[in-house]
Amino acid sequence: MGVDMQFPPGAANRAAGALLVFCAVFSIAGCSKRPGGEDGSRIAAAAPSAGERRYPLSGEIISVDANRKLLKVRHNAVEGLMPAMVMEFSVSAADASLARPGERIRAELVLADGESPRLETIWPDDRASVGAVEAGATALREDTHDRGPNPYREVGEKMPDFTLYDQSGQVVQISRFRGRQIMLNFIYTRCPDPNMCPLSTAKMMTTQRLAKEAGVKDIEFVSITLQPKYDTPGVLKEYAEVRGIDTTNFSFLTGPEGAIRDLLSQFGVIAEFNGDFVKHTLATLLIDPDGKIIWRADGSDWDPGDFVARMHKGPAAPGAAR
Ligand SMILES: [Cu+2]
Repeated sequence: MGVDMQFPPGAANRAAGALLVFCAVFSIAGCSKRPGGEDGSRIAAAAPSAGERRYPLSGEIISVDANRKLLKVRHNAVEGLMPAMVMEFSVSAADASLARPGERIRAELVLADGESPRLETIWPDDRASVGAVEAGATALREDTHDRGPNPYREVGEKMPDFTLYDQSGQVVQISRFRGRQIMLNFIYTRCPDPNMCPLSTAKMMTTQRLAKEAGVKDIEFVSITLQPKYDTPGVLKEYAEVRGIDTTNFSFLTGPEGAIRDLLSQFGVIAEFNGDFVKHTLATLLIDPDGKIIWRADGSDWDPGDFVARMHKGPAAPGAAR
């Protein structure tokens, strides 16, 4: 294909056809302009600096100081570093705003010389949430496996069921949106190519606005991360806030990497995970209130108005979901 990458087994998708192949070449070339840290303050800031040490940490939030962006956490022993204790940690503004006393979390403890200890990559760790998301991932794995070597779902087929976290750390089972239309794509917050994920998000926002203006009811916009390793609920929340996104019907979802990979293969998105970067194709889908995929656009050259034109409009009569 003129691109030196290997697709994960099962992801090379015959059904997506020539258009996807074209987009793959085009898009991957676009996304492979790797900044290598010299460009983009977000990326540079997020790259591990020399002398930084990272440790997995789990514990319970005791109190939250949102103004000072501090969490007091009763944490378990950190192997090779310290015993269990109550301690304060710096976190991002978004993570501080999501944190609730009594909540269990797992995170990465980051220690750097001359800095106060901070927590990054914060995930919910309460048994109910973790159990629901893991059960969803297991069911999705089985479903993907059952679909055979090519799990891709064509337009006209139902979307798969899945369970992920949204940007508030709430568990979202997508079948909860049954009866509503869904417009869905995949992005990741660190995407360095303005013509890829940043453009996709801008177009989703435009579509959201146009749909509202057109009087479209019962529409949910959903962006699933391509990079759950970094895109925690807090990171996605910040991504939405920075862009001023109206999250009343626009969710950013993340979860176990296995579930994300299964969704990528079922939705026909090719992604190669390469350190901090993901080389990927783009797909934007419209799903009807019954969960059926009714339209898809590959690549980034799609028109928000085309999607709005395909959305069901007018009042959805009770029980009239098709
Ligand atoms: Cu991207």
